[in-house]
Amino acid sequence: MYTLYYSPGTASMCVHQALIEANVQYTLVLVDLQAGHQRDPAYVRLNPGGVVPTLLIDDAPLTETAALLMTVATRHPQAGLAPPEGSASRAAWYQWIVYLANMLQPAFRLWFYPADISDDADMQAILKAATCRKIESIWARIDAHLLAQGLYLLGAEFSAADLMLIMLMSWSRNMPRPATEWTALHRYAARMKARPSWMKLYALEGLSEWT
Ligand SMILES: N[C@@H](CCC(=O)N[C@@H](CS)C(=O)NCC(=O)O)C(=O)O
Repeated sequence: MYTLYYSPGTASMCVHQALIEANVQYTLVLVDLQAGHQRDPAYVRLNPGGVVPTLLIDDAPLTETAALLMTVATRHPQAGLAPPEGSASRAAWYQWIVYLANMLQPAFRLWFYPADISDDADMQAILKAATCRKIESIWARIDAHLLAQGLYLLGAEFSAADLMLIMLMSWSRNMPRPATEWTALHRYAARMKARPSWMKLYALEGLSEWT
């Protein structure tokens, strides 16, 4: 039913983990980003942006990480990745996923791909410094939220929003101040990494653990 075009440790991670959490059958297709396979014409026909992830659902291609995450969560309610439609938690769930997708993921795109904006090395350095400050301010906001609200983004309730947050946190591991340097985020990372789906994801994608 599902085919996920992925690259280890990238934006496809949270969609992959959602498929594992949902305990559904899927096929993985590796897109070698180093070799530039995301720009192959056959792949660009599936994903016009030339990025991962792409998810085929019954052969129909869909793109955009947050949309794929919400789609998988909604299609498999038994997995407990999305609060009930119409509930206050569901509204908060949309809020957090859209916040992560609108505010944090694009900042990481600038951090990792400053050449998207400029080829000038000095400009890239300024851009990266500003992006780093932006990302750190987001960690501070989420850390304060977790300190006030509890275990997960929705409070006591785990959801797909957490799969997106832990993925984004993992991307900060080589930054000057990784997300895990904030107290609540540090405890949160330990909690999320203890999930069997995280361990399975890491084994399947051949990733090594970060601290
Ligand atoms: N808005 C897209 C962004 C995806 C994205 O930037 N993916 C990166 C990996 S994390 C990628 O494919 N990079 C390869 C490239 O840009 O050439 C989404 O959320 O799916």
